[in-house]
Amino acid sequence: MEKTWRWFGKNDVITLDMLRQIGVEGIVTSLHDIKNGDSWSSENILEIKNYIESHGLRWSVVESLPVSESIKYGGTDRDILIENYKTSLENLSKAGIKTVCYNFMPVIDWIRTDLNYKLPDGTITLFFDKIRFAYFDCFILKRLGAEKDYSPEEMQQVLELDKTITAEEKNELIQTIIVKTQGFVNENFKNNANEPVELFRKLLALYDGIDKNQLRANLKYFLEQVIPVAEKWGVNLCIHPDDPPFSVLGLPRIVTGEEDISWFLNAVDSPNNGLTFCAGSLSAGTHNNVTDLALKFASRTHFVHLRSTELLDNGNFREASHLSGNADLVELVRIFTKENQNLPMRVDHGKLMLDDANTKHNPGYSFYGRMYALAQVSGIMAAVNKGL
Ligand code: DNO
Repeated sequence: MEKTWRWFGKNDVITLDMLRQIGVEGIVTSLHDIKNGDSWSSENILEIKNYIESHGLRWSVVESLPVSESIKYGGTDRDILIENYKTSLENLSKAGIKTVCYNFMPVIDWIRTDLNYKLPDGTITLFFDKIRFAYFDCFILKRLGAEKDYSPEEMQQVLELDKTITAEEKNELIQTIIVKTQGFVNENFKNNANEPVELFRKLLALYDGIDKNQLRANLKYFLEQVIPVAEKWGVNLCIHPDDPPFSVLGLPRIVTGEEDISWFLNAVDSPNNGLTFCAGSLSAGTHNNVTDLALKFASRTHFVHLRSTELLDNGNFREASHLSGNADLVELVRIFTKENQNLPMRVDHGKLMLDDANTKHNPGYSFYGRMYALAQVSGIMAAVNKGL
């Protein structure tokens, strides 16, 4: 597998020179300054590509070429936005960049309730607490009918939490769910939305009446138009699974496990319509056996995110070490290496450790934590390659 690393562009404090020192071969990045929905020009693509190459690395994967909200809910301007998407694919291919990751999650890209969960050894990891999330849904967002999505026992705990939660904690929950986790990957919440809860409500309203079937129909509509272009230009599109892989906030989610993945692969049955195998996202679903999924979908996987989660009681989960948890990364590396020696993979969501707390980074994208994970995964790769 090709060792890649998610780099956030020229302003990233983790520089390309640093990455060369730790064995990174390929870069995963996006044109972070282009407005969502606009097409990517050859000029803008080449500027970043040449910059990466001048540091002795290659631009292996685009993560993400974002799919505008309007394409997801089926707005009136979706055809224009899809045309722009096609132009970006063509221009990326002409520049030699052939793997493009995207997601089809409505409104919110990925969800955690705590970015600073302390482990006994002093390192810090990301955490999803179902009761805190339900609190956000029912008491902060005040979504109509939200209580119906939680069991009476869970609602009881939410009510208990309401008695003790401080204003500061509430604000931190809002910042974490809406601003900190989204700001760097999700155009909806870029530039630290001023009134995040109001904005969130408006975005949710766009999906009124859109159920799983309708969202699937909208994905199919998108794929039917972009996959022929991807085929023509030799680009592999790879959808990212929903994180976490279940419905939230009354929104449908359509890339959660085996049935969903089979569905979208068959919806437009082309090798260019593929999957980003995010072991971390998939492993957060109790319904998923991650190794089985890898065996089943390896041939349509174009990009791999290696991380694992630990499922706790009551629907909570936290990011595990890259050598433990619900995703067996040793097996995954074995399966994907057999399938394709050059498949790009990146380690995902490192812990905060050592000097990480003192440097600026996006949540989940620390330097030492990810470097440590990359060292672990590099060891796995070496052992697997020797054994094959
Ligand atoms: C979070 C990431 C996601 C992912 C996008 C892909 O850390 O895994 O933001 O990059 O969903 O489109």
